[in-house]
Amino acid sequence: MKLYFAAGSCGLASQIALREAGQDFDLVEVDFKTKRTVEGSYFDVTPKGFVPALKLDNGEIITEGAVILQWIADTHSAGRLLPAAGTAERYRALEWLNYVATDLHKGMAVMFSPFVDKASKVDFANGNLAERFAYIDSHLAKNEYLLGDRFSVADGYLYNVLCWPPRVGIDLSRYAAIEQFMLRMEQRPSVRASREAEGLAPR
Ligand SMILES: N[C@@H](CCC(=O)N[C@@H](CS)C(=O)NCC(=O)O)C(=O)O
Repeated sequence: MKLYFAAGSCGLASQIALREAGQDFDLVEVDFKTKRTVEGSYFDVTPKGFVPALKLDNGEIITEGAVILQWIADTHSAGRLLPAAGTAERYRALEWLNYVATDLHKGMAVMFSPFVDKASKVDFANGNLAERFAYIDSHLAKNEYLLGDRFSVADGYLYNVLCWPPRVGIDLSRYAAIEQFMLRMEQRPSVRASREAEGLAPR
């Protein structure tokens, strides 16, 4: 199995999930500028050109981070990394995965966009993202993890995306529960090993 990634981007969550599941995998780095890997053109892996992508041993390729996370949890964790399909808890988990993927991940993507000017980014961060951080912070003030007291792949995704705000000048230190969550996540061997494998400096 191969995970295609680019250091510091949204493939970290997939890597955390693979490690939590105890699944062996190889990492293949994608150069965003050239869209190439050591294997050749990344567009041959996925025409979308986005990371993450997971290549299974049978050659099948899965894209879309939130979908990769569900595949890993469903095929490799026996209900440990996501609640069982069909249960009410599963839909809670899917709500979070979708929220992180859409409102948070793609919200944060605005802050990295070369097509948005600096003043608009500041307005967007204050007028839009701040509300999302506050919502997550209020939830984490009452819950150790997104699903309460149990870790799930959604936490790895949340951790992944919440590593980005300081890179674009957003200070999260006023969100005490988010800070605690980030520190808690960084106690997990899966998170430490994934950061190390991507060559990420301490946050
Ligand atoms: N819909 C995709 C989006 C993934 C995505 O936004 N990936 C970014 C990195 S976080 C990317 O590959 N960007 C390529 C580029 O900027 O050239 C998913 O949820 O997995």
